[in-house]
Amino acid sequence: MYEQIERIPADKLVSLQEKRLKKIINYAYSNVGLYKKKFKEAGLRPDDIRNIDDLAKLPFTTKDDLRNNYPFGMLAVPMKDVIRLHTSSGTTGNPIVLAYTRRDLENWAKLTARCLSVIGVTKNDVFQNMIGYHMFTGGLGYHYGAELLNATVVPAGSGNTKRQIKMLKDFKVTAVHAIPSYMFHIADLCSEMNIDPIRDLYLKKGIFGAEPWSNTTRERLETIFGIDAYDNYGLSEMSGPGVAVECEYKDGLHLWSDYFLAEVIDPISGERLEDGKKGELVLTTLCKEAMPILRYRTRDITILTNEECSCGRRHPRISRLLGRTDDMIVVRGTNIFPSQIEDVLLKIPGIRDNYQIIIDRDVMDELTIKVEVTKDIFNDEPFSLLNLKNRAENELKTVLNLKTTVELVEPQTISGETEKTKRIVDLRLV
Ligand code: DLL
Repeated sequence: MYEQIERIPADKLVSLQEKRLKKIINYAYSNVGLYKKKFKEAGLRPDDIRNIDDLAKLPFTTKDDLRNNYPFGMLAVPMKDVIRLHTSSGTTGNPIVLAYTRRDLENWAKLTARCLSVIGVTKNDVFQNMIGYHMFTGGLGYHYGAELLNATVVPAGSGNTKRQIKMLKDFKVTAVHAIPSYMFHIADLCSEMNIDPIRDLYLKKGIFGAEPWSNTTRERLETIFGIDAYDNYGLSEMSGPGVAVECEYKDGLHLWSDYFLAEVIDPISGERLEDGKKGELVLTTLCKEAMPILRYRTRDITILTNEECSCGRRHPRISRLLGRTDDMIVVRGTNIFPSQIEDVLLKIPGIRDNYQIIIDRDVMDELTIKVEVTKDIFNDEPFSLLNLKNRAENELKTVLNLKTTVELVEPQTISGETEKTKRIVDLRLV
């Protein structure tokens, strides 16, 4: 359905991007006070930005810019043209408000439809959307995309897991969308309900994202449910989900660059990095009407490549997210990313993918890692828990070069049914 735009020749894609870039630059400058001010401060006129290279002259937009303009300071259209509002999740103080015109919502649905069609969802699928509706963009974002593909949509939302499982079974659901950690909760309750996810359900594919997850988690999900599991990326500031998705090669996520212009920068110097270098993802919306955003610092760390993918789609790929610039923790002078800890933990049988890193300060910084283990291990002899704890602590020490305390907890102790897991709790900041 979206073959033509997905496989657009590289030169045509660049000229489409540049045409849209010039338009959005003028549009943002003329309609959003913040951009007029930023251009002035940088001594720039909209005509100075003619191509993707020129874009590097423009100052960045940050989360604080959006927060400081709460609630409607970033709008480029009158309120009467705004037909939906969402807000960003999980922040203290003012949230970020996201506004959409009718065309924004149509474009957003096309983008999530494109993601679903890449993972093979068609009108023959029954698609259960097991993610928060309401103010979070995950639910409604995929809802309209799946309807656009004429799939049968089950707008299940999050929570109420036993009922979700009954629907998965009774409605012969073939495709799901969820936060990855939620699927393990589904698996636990399936076993309580004597339902074998492979024998008794009909699932074939799933699209997962909104929080970091690893290839090990993918393998586990694919084995437990007998599905193909695909990663997808998005953020409220760019509308929500629908920014990038994995194809059948599962080797990076195609970023829909007819809608979003991607750059990767050095998070410290702000310099643009070349293809294949790890850095912070910066995105520019090319088509948004209600809230155009130029050079947005996502804080997400990734690698961008324009190398052609074996699938033939021409849009560049970002690697699975490698962390966030604001997630790096410094413990006793050592820089640590949660993904390093996750890599160690998930290779140990019996440990599930839910963990939380707690940093506290007594005399020195202390690092405690709370991690969920499978139910059978928890009910086992006390020494198997102790063995697991020792093994995890030793392996973490080898990789991090730092002593940690591992606390093993029962399934579902760390994350709720509906929320993204809070990976880092820094009590030094309290
Ligand atoms: O999480 C949008 C979304 C909904 C994406 C459903 C995918 C599926 P926010 O709540 O604004 O929006 O959070 C955005 O979540 O900057 C990343 O740090 C993180 N994130 C999103 N997708 C992934 C992913 C939605 N696939 C923030 N892997 C982003 C890792 C992800 N982190």
